[in-house]
Amino acid sequence: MKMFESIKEQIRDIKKIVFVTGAGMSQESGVPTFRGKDGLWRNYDAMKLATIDAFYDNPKLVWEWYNERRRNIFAARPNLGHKAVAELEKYTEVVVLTQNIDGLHQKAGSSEVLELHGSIVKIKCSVCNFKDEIMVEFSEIPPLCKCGNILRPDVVWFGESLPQDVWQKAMIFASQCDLMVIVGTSLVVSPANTLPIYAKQNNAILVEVNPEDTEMSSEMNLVIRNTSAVALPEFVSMFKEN
Ligand code: BV8
Ligand code: ZN
Repeated sequence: MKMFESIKEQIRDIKKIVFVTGAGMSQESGVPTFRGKDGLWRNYDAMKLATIDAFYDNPKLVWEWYNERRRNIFAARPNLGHKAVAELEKYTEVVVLTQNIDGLHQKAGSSEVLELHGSIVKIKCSVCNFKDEIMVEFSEIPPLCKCGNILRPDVVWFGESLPQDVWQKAMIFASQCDLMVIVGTSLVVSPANTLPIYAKQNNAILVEVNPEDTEMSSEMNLVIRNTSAVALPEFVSMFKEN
């Protein structure tokens, strides 16, 4: 049980754990991240495609991208990392604040998951307040709303604010946790990348699980340079022993 040895003593009196997760959490489930070659789709920069401008410029292209991601995500299974986070609920209070739109935390059984950037199964009208959840691929793209306007994925695009109710709750959970585990995120995108600061202000222990350095590695109390599916089961086994 080497990886987390240094915080073994402290975890005894841990009551509230918050996980902040990103694309790396689902990488071992076959869902591409936004970094490097993964971050390109048909040579389009994912960060450029996930914008309202790209959608209005070429809604068919953006829908083809989301349809392909829907196909990939619906075929994906939660990995040992997702399962470990879900299992931890047996031992302590766990909240997941995820930037991922793939729903794999919920599929693994996590009961308290806040989707900061929306969900790939949710859609909404670009004009009226129609919203729905669709588990099938669209034959007709861009799909039209009954009001005649085009439907869009109900995700947060760059330049768009996060759903305020979700963000408010996320800030509260972050500022009340005893331990925050930051898994599989480069912490490049704001405001999600400010959540560790709220936890630090509450003197929470900050742990980073990531094979690579991130924007905030120097702020961490413990850095685990390994993958989520390898490190998180070991993290949870520490609670089993206690
Ligand atoms: C907003 C949903 C108010 C859609 C997403 C200039 C400077 C600073 C900020 C800005 C700026 N200009 C604009 C901004 C704000 C902008 C921003 O942060 N831009 C960045 C690029 C600089 N933020 C916004 O626009 C946000 N809204 O601020 O509203 C506002 C409004 C108007 C104007 C200003 C402000 C909205 C952000 C949300 C955008 N939507 N997704 C979709 O998914 O299609 S963001 C999307 O990209 C993801 O959700 C995620 O958040 C991000 C990707 O980051 P990660 O998840 O961390 O993934 P990444 O690939 O980067 O890294 C993977 C990591 O995993 C790596 O570290 C890797 O080492 C590690 N890893 C890999 N394998 C594993 C692993 N770790 C563990 N195990 C493994 N196996
Ligand atoms: Zn409509």
